[in-house]
Amino acid sequence: MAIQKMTGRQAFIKLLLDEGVTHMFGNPGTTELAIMEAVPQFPELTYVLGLQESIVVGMADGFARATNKLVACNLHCAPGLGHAMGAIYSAKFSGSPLLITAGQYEVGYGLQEPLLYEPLVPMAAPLVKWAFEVTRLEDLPRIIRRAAKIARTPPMGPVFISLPGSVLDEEAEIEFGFPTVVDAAVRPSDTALKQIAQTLLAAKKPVIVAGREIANADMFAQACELAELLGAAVYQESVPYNARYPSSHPTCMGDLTRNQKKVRQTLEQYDHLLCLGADLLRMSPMSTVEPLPPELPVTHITERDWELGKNYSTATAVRADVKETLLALLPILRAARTTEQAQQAQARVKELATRNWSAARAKTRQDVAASANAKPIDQRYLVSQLVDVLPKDVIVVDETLTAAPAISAMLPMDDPHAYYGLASGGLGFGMAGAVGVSLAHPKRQVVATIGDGSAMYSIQSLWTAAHLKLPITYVIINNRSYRIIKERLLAMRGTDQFVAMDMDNPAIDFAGVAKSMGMPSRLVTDPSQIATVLKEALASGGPNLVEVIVARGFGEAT
Ligand SMILES: Cc1ncc(C[n+]2csc(CCOP(=O)(O)OP(=O)(O)O)c2C)c(N)n1
Ligand SMILES: [Mg+2]
Repeated sequence: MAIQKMTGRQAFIKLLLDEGVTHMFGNPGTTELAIMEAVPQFPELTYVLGLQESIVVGMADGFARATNKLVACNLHCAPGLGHAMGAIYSAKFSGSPLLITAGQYEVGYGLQEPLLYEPLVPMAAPLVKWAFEVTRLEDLPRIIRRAAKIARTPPMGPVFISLPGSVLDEEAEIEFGFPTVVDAAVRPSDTALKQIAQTLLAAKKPVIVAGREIANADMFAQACELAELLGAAVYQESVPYNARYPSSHPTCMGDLTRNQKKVRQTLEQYDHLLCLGADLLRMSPMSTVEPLPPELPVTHITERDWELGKNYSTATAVRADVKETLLALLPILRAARTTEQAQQAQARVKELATRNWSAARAKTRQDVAASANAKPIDQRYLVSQLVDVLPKDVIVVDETLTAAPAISAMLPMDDPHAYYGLASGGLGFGMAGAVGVSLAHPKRQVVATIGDGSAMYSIQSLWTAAHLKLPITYVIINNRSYRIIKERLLAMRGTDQFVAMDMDNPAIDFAGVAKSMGMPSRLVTDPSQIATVLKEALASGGPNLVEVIVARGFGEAT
């Protein structure tokens, strides 16, 4: 694109398209009218309406997490950006390349403090990689190009641009330029690779913490080969960003968890930790126990240099691309491994078979079968029934709290897109994220498992899923409470005086809420109906919701 005469609003969309954006998630208001005037002139751009700004960003985040591609979202000015902050926090946490914009009043008019005015850049700045307001049309290409480059250069993350109406309505000769794509696919130096290979091969009991970067780089097969070559046990990193490592592989030991004591006990069994494309032991509530055993040496390889040596002294800290590292490291390991090392590695892998994820899963399933007839339904039994009826290619988006351990124990996550979880801890991603994930993978069915409490943070997402007729089955795991908060009150404060943790007076009729937004729904209270209803829901191939009433714990069975 050379120099062209154009309005700011047209140039804005043209630049997005030129940067590879295919979808704009948005919620329009008066300050976005200029953009909404231009949208119909660009049918190549799919505009997806979200009914509140946190849903807009949540959908965009889901799309970005499922594609690793730049995606646009356009919010309403200050109050809209305010609504979206929790979702932007989640997108920052997930490293999602979102180009977030919001309409702003005409340059200068804000001085008069009209309704809806507030400077936007200082609001967005703490949660994004870069925030800027356009004040001259001729700067627009430079700003959009820079924003796009920053968002998609690893470590990726959201950026924010404030778009004043006067800039969008101006017309000028615009020099468009072209996208800059930074090649960040760097591999460690030859010296570093040699040293890493020697260190790893010298370990007698190596352990790998496998992270999201492995899934993002589509490197499951290579990561499995690495684990086999080393005879290493592999744990999925403590934050459920995505699938991280194929659960059914014999070396997969499942989730590391965020329980400091448990993590430490787990890691104490090993003599070298390779943290690959992962956060080094990101935890949640505070504990006096350090999760990393003090004597355990660490090799950490990640594209996110901020994470290196952040909390723990790290013997070998390498900022590199996981894909390039694996592709360079594997041949070195193959060549350098002695026959004795190969035999020992093989023996270690064999030994894992009795206690790996697959073995633990078989045992969990046996235990859970005992509660097949429990009423109210045991949520672990619901999960076991659900995993049995899931189609092979399904993508699960999960935002359950107390049911999440059952999901990670029983749901095989064998391809890099099999699963997206609650990454930041901020509720509200799941309902909206499922829409974005579905748009990113239109040929795959999406099942969104969501707690009743979590569902209410972004319930409006149902409307967009229904409107777009997306093949999403929402499974609302309804215990009519914030069960996790109760469990924590009891465990951490020693009291069961539960205030403001129940949603039973009145109870929320999720099946009814879905119907009110045009989405077919079913309510399940009987365990014997679960499989049939879920099968029918999935067979419909369209948007639908299954509400399952499950036990609340605390006297009402598990
Ligand atoms: C945005 C946001 N608000 C509040 C919380 C605090 N919080 C964490 S879990 C939870 C309850 C979740 O309830 P539900 O989804 O029903 O799952 P359950 O605990 O019942 O399994 C709450 C309120 C949070 N993490 N994020
Ligand atoms: Mg609940």
